Amino acid sequence: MMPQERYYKLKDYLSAENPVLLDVIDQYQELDEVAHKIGFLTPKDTFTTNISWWPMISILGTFSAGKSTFINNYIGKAIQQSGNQAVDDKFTVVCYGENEEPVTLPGLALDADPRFPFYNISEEVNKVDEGEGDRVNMYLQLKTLKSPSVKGKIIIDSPGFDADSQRDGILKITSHIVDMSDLVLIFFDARHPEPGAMRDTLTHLVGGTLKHRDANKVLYVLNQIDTTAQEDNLETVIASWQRALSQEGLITGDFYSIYDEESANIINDVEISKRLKQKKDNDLAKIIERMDKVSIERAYRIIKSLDSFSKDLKEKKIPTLQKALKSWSNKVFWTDIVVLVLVMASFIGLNIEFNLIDKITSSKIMMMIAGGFSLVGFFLFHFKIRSFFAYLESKKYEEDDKLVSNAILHNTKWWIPMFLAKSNRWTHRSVDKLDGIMSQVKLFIQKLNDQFISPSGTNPSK
Ligand SMILES: Nc1nc2c(ncn2[C@@H]2O[C@H](COP(=O)(O)OP(=O)(O)OP(=O)(O)O)[C@@H](O)[C@H]2O)c(=O)[nH]1
Ligand SMILES: [Mg+2]
Repeated sequence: MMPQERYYKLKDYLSAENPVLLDVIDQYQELDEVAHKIGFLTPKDTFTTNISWWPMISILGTFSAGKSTFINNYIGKAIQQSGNQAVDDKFTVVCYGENEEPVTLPGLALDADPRFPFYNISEEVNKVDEGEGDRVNMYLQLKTLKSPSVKGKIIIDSPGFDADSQRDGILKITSHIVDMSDLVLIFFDARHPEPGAMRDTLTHLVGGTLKHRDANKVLYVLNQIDTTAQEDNLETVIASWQRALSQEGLITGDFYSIYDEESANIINDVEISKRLKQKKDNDLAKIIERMDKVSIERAYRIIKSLDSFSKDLKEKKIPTLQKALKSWSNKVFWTDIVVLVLVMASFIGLNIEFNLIDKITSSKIMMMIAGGFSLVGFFLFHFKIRSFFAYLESKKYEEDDKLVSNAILHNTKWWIPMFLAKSNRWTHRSVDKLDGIMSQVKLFIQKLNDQFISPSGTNPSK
């Protein structure tokens, strides 16, 4: 799908949701134009694919922690199976559909639909685990149903996390999900709060999410705390859970402790039961509030991403590209000079020799032919060396910054004269445009604030 079509579809979808976001799409379009011009993106790519436009909540965690049970409860329908063995072996994307009864579609439906944040995921998976991406149906499925609690958002249930048996494909999808989600709930099981049982989960999920710039979108949930009733040791269990988390470097974060009333063990002690229920009701209400609020948070996130993409282009990518182009043109220039000097020297040498042998005109013609060949040779060499150094330079950035690497190749195409290639002819206009986008961002945020901040002064975006 070309960017043009994507802007159109996004606008169509968002017009019903939040009109402020319609103007935001125009600014994304501007940003894309800058990136196309400089060559960071190819004309068929767009920054709008780098973020999730559909609010997305993902539930991750250890197996049998109660993830599916929790989702069934939130939706108000038992659409996911639950059980004491490892039940889920794939990711299930739950979203709104017109049918009363849940309909299950294969993962391919997600892979092929650009509206979903899994568009082309099979390609991504293939990159890390060859061949696995083609089996996308084994990893993903889509369930749609008519439930108000999933209207305007996507909820993802995931297989129990067990790093030992995880394939690279699953790890890739997991980190993709964490990246794209507006809210991530990581479930733990109060029956095994000790570090050992959760080490892998902790390292992969917690360690990974920590690095994420939106660390505050992650909620840590200790589930099944009804199981602490027997020994009445809720505090101890929570403490050892948090100790395990802090061993992974997680000191701050939102920690909640809950259980599912229907699945819970019967608690005979009325006092304990009351205390646990109170804790659960309190924490669950906060979790639900965050879940209900994702569309508002998402609007802010989309705008913030626009800002950080622009800032990154202006402050990092453009200067890096300029440096790279300069270094490229220096290398080409000096190589040219050296070769030119060598050619000249051999010419002078030849000339002297010819002069010594005889002084007739045929040698002059020979010299002219030789000169012609050398000139052509030199130009061929020049173009070869241009593309060779461009390749080397772009290779340097391929790992860390694919966009810069793209732009180096784009700006060093053979028909672009050297002095133009390194003169950064696009810089001023582009930087102006980026500045324009960033000042628009401030306006958008104000507009959103006006929309959401109620007169009583509570700001739901916090
Ligand atoms: N005691 C108790 N049991 C629970 C609670 N929540 C879920 N369960 C039970 O725990 C088992 C696992 O629940 P699931 O919802 O299937 O867990 P899951 O995290 O989806 O598991 P996988 O999909 O296999 O990773 C089921 O038998 C549930 O009935 C709870 O709060 N307390
Ligand atoms: Mg499950």
